[in-house]
Amino acid sequence: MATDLRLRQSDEIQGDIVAGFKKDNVTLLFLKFEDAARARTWLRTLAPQIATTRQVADFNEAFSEARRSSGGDDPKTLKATWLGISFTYEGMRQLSTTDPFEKAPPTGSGLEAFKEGSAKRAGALGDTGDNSPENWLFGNGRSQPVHAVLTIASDTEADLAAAVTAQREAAAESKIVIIFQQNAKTLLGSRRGKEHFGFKDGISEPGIRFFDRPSAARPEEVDGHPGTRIIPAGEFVVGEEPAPGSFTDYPEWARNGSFQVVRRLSQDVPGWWSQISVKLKELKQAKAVPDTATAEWLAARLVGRWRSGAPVCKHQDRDVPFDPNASSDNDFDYRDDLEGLATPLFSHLRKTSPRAGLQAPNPSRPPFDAKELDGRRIMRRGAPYGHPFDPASEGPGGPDDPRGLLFVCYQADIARQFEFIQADWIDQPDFPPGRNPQPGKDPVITEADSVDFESRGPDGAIRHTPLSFQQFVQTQGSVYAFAPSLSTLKALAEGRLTGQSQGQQGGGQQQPQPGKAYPCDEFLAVPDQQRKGGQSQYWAFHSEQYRRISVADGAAHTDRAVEGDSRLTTWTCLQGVGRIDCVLPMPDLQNPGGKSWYWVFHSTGGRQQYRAVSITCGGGGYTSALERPDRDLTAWSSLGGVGQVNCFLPVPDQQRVGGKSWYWVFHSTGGRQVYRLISVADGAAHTDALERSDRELTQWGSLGGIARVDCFLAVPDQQRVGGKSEYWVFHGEDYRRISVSDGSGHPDRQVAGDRSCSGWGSLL
Ligand code: N7H
Repeated sequence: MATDLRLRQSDEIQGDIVAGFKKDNVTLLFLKFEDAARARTWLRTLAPQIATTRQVADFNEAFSEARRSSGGDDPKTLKATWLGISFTYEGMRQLSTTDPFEKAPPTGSGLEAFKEGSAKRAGALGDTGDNSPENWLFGNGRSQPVHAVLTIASDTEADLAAAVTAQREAAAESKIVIIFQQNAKTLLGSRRGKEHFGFKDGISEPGIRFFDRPSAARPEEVDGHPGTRIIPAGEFVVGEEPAPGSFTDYPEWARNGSFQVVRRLSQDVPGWWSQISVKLKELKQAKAVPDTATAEWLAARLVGRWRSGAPVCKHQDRDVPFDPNASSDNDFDYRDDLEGLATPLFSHLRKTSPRAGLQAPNPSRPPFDAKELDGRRIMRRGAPYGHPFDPASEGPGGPDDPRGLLFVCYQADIARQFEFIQADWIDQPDFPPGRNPQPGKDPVITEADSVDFESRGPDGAIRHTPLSFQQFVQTQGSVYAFAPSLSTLKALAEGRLTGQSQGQQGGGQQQPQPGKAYPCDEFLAVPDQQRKGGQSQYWAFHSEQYRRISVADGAAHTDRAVEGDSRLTTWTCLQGVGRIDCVLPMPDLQNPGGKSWYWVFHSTGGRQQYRAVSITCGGGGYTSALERPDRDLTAWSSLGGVGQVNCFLPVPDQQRVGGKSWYWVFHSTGGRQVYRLISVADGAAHTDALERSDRELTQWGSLGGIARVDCFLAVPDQQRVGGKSEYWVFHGEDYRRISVSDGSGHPDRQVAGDRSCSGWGSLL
């Protein structure tokens, strides 16, 4: 059965949430709006630059592929700079000029946490004393409120620096104050992928349903990552299906967005390691550890993994060399170690994600299933900041040089996810519950004054050695924000929380209707229903469904739905297709004897392929057939290097001229959309050729501000009229109208600017 990976193609969900920017160089700008109207203007320009899940997922896939084929080296030519944006409650209120909550959010909910903000919640989260908001560098909610957090992430330092300068300038022009800039950077050399204490980080991330490919052998886990459970997408993306028991009563503006927690957590590296040596001595004196135990041995037990990332539960005596070609080991669940003798119950790993190692209240019952904790997972996207510790340095790298973790995580519910992990697990000595003595708090990141170190004595009985740990991680700033969908971003830029402004007109010039438009992946002209009685019919494909619509000739181009939604699989020729990317009619095989042929491009299973199909008209109905099964894009010599074809636009005056038809091919490769020119010859072989290589979308004046075209629909009665052809260009939830002239250069221009697709009554 084909796997539905539809979230990979989302142009609504921001790119860092489920796909992950995964860049070595990151800057967060904490912004304050001085003038809300100008901030909205700034947001209008920023919105098309925000990276979407589709762009980031495509890039990450191309990057991994290139790395695999080069034997593990990072490809130097594939690079990108991504932007992400999130807003605090106050930031959303300023932009939308209204309270984002019509009524007070439910007590105890994540929405309430978002509204109150980090500083108000400090007491419950251990942000007291040195960690308290009055010492924070940002987010303390007093003189300098944070309204937005702009994430800029890049493969190279130079690209990041250029992007940060550009964003700082754009902010300044709109009277937006940068109240704090936080840089973060992957550590280099042998420290790559590690945080400052020296441990590999970012290994145990949850898999996401409809985004990560499930393993054939263990369908609840991610393919190629044994032990990585696939979690319902609604735990990270509002509006997707959540885990049982999770909160679901979100306002409409939150759909396809995610709540973000950003924390600057400083780390005193020499302090933490010298404490480990002291504690090791205490344990040796108490004969609670083997004589051979080292500081590395004890530190690994506090974390739950060795420096390399190797889990202590599998490698109890020593670290194992890191194999760069193997995916890091996440295939364990503590079910065989309920007592915590191998991986201590207080270890950071078990405190933050107990997996299946939680004993049920009645010990005769089996332990909790890991699935029951799906609603407590977070998507971590942090990175280290500051230079790595170098005992020989008095400057950068020295003990007083600031360093730590820029902790960032995404979730649907800040209260049930981040706050619960921090307050009810990390900071709770009685977690895992019901133990005597209690396991104690997390000694890696908190002050843990009563940790119970368990060991087996010579008689085989469990011995308990109490240990106390000082805190060497300090909260220096914290913000709760919301990373909206691309539609909500556009609405905020217009001073609204959702929906469309009044007075817009659709393809058929009719009044907008309430409801959400049906964003189209592709339109396919119904072969025998073109300009018949002044009407043209189209199949409009969206996700796993399609419907039939008609568009009338004439200035109004009135549109209406002819038939409601059906599933793609009702077409014989589309069996196994999860979603159609685009369809190219075979130029010389349109309607001979009532049969028309097409190439159908689809990305079912994450990789784009194409198949040949036919549609035969007769008896008032249509019969489809699969003419040739799926093949890889590599069979097209004109599509070399293309990751995914998004749409074709036939060059209007170059169809079947001298036995050849020409097309502009819009494709996303390396995370952004570009276009090239190809030709396809008539004849059985349909020989194709690359006529001109890739160019940037900016070459099309009529497509200004569009990051990605989803599909084109030729305006039926405006084809080659007076030497011009008109098209509706669908992109995200909007569409515009453009014209392309015949002749050399094919000059293009915008006929009508962006309008919401909800103006198309037939697509509602
Ligand atoms: Fe943690 N560290 O160096 O010890 N973390 N963490 N974390 N953390 C993890 O398995 C660290 C912090 C989680 O699913 C690893 O990916 C440091 C906070 C979760 O098995 C290491 C700081 C919170 C996991 C660290 C810090 C979490 C996790 C192992 C602060 C949440 C996955 C790498 C300076 C409130 C657990 C890995 C699982 C793993 C470290 C903070 C949560 C090495 C230094 C504040 C959920």
